[in-house]
Amino acid sequence: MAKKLTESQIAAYEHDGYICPVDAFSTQQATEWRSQLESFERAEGQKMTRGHNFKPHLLFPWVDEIVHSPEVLDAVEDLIGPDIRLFHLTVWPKDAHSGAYVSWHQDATYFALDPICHVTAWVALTDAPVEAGCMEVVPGSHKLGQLRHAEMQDPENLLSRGQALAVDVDRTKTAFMPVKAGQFSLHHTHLVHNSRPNKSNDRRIGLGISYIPTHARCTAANRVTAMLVRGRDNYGHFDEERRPEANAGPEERAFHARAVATFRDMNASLNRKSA
Ligand SMILES: O=C(O)CCC(=O)C(=O)O
Repeated sequence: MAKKLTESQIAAYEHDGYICPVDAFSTQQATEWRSQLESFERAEGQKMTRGHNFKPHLLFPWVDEIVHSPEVLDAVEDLIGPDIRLFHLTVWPKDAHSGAYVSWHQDATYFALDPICHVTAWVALTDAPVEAGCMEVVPGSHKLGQLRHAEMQDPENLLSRGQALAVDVDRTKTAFMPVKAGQFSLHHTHLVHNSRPNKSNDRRIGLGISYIPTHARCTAANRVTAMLVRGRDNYGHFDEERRPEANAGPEERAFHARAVATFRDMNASLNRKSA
């Protein structure tokens, strides 16, 4: 029996490759998390955007709370089973009236996971309506398997590698995934999606949390870290991650820096392989 999602939501995920929206946290709670993120940005003099937006669950107890929350994990368990690791996490900020966007892509492109059964929970720290550049998807495209991508250099593209779909997919029928602060959406790793610039008067911020079942492994040569967030791991495909105790303390920063570097090395090795 499912823990959070309804039978029709699970059927929609299988058919369309996404579910949106799912209620999880109060607006007040999401706003409190947003202000924690923004006070860190102010203190550092650096926004958590491209180049600085990976794996904050290793830095902040408040992100650790989100990634372990039953509100999110119960839904993820309904899709991928009870033994779950957090493989990656990206903060996706778009300032009001900025040109930042995300090109059409599939998440699986640089993850090298086998089997390919990863799901992303996009947790909204602010409202993300269509006007603010919420995600836009091609329903059913998760059934197309892995498609070819090219890399493009555009500083406005929030994707770390600037990856963009290099084959034609019918984009005449897309669907938007608007969410309110405190809600989340779920999408399949092969779902073709993008997001447009934020034309609203407020910043748009979400956490893209990539969850995998513990039996999945990363096929790249480099061993990477991933956090066991629920259940058991009888496989040992990943190095365990340290849970943060203080807000960006010295130990948190050191572990975070190593884990991000390891992840980037893995990513770059995929580049070399395909070059
Ligand atoms: O936040 C966005 O606009 C894009 C997010 C995304 O591509 C993802 O979570 O996979």
